[in-house]
Amino acid sequence: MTGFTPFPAERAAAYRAAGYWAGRPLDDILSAAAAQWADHPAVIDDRTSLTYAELDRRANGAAAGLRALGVEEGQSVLVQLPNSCQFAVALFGLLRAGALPVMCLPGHRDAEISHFLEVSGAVGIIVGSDAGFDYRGMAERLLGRDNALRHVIVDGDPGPHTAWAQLCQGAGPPPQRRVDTSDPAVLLVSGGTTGAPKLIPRTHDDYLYNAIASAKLCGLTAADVYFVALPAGHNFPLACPGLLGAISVGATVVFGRDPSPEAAFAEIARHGVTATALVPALARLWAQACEWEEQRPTSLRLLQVGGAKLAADDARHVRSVLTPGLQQVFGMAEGLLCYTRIDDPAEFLENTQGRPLAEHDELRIVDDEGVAVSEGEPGELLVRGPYTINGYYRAAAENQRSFTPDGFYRSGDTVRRLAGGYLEVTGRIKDVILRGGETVSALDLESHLLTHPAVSAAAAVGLPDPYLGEKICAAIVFRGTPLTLVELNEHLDARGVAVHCRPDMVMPMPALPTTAVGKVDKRTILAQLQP
Ligand code: OOB
Repeated sequence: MTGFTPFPAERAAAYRAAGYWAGRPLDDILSAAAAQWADHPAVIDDRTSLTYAELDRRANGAAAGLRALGVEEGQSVLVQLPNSCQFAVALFGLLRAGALPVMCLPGHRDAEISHFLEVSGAVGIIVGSDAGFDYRGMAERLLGRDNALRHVIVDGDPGPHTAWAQLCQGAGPPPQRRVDTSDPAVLLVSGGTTGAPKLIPRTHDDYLYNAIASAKLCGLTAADVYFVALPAGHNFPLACPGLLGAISVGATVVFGRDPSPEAAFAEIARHGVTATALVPALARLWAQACEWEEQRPTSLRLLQVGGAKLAADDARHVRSVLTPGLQQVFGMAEGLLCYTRIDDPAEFLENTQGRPLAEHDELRIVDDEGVAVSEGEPGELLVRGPYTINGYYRAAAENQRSFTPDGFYRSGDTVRRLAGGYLEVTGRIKDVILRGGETVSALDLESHLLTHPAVSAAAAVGLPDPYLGEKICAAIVFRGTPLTLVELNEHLDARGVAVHCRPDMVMPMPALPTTAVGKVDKRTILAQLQP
């Protein structure tokens, strides 16, 4: 497959021998679950509920329908569906048709989607309908442009295009296909907040391991009810353990359309949800909402938080008001997953971002010159292992930059290794402010700002300055009346924050802009500050 960097033969053989790779196609997760838990509810949304047998049958119908439409084995198809049962049907249907699903998020717009079409060469796009945005209209704009897009498939009013419901009427056994499990099963999109998102090829072998091992680590069983709060196409709710991990153990997956505490708490109570995954901003909001929402999520036993750094104070608050079963997750669509373990002491649950999932995850922490730092010092995290990619899809130039010659992925994250192999994320290499010759970690400053009770959310960015090179701007969402710069800096002073690390200006904002999965989007903040 051109543009795909496979695992080198020697490491692949080692992962197979060590039992990481099962040599099974990814959709076997569903076939096996349907055989074992046929009548157990598999997926639920606000309109539908499907048992495992029904989901399995619908996926076969969708696969047959996709083939009948003309989607061939090996061709890519973009999936941009809201959190719904149809998301699961589409994913498994595409896998069974032998097509390569590209997991877009509902927040992606023309710029990202046209880029994904161009790089993947996708022949189709499956979109939903939503009161808030015209997905079909966007797909129509992209038809006939410089890409291979031919099929617009709509779950909702199809207009002149293909109706998803109709396409799913396909009957009979799943189409014939040849699966090499060391080939990509899905293309994820990178969560980077710099540059155009990249496509991340995850193989059947590595992604199946990712989901199954994560489910095992989290102790998921058929008795669990997993709530998809984040956009389902993101790696975290998709496979860490997420939808795929839940299906692998016969659990029930509830798709949430709205992650606000009000809506989510009601869904959690209605379905007896036991596990979910959130980004820190949402976890913070859910914890705060316990003060005013009558219905608390009392059935939750596992609350995973990741995607950005969870402040220690927030971790404590989450554990005391939402569930003691907080799990910090430091993950990336490129592969590596670090988890705190369920029975870790509070100190680890609150202050670290976990340790790697697999024994064969190889981590290096290095300085600017690529030399290993001393134990406990911060440095850039490089990683390779049984479920970390060896290259982005069709991105030769980017791959030169992002991978070392011996196959380590340069994560761009800075971390410190603590006792027991646990990691503390200390920032991003590029997320620093270069102020008057000093390097200021934005993450570090933000964590200090967040300790002020009047600060609800904070993002530190560097603005060009003729004297300092860059000056520090703190974009802050305040609870109530905004603080002045002097008041904020008194607080930082009391905490012992160095003078050169304190903001030069404060910018109150009603809300911080976020990426498609809900992380703070600093590019947009900078654009707003420098129109
Ligand atoms: C997850 O995946 P992506 O691909 O959207 O973003 C990965 C990046 C990491 O390189 C890191 O910069 C940041 O997001 N990140 C964290 C973090 N978890 C992710 N930074 C600090 N603390 C954490 N706990 O975001 C993702 C994928 C799978 C599971 C969880 C998150």
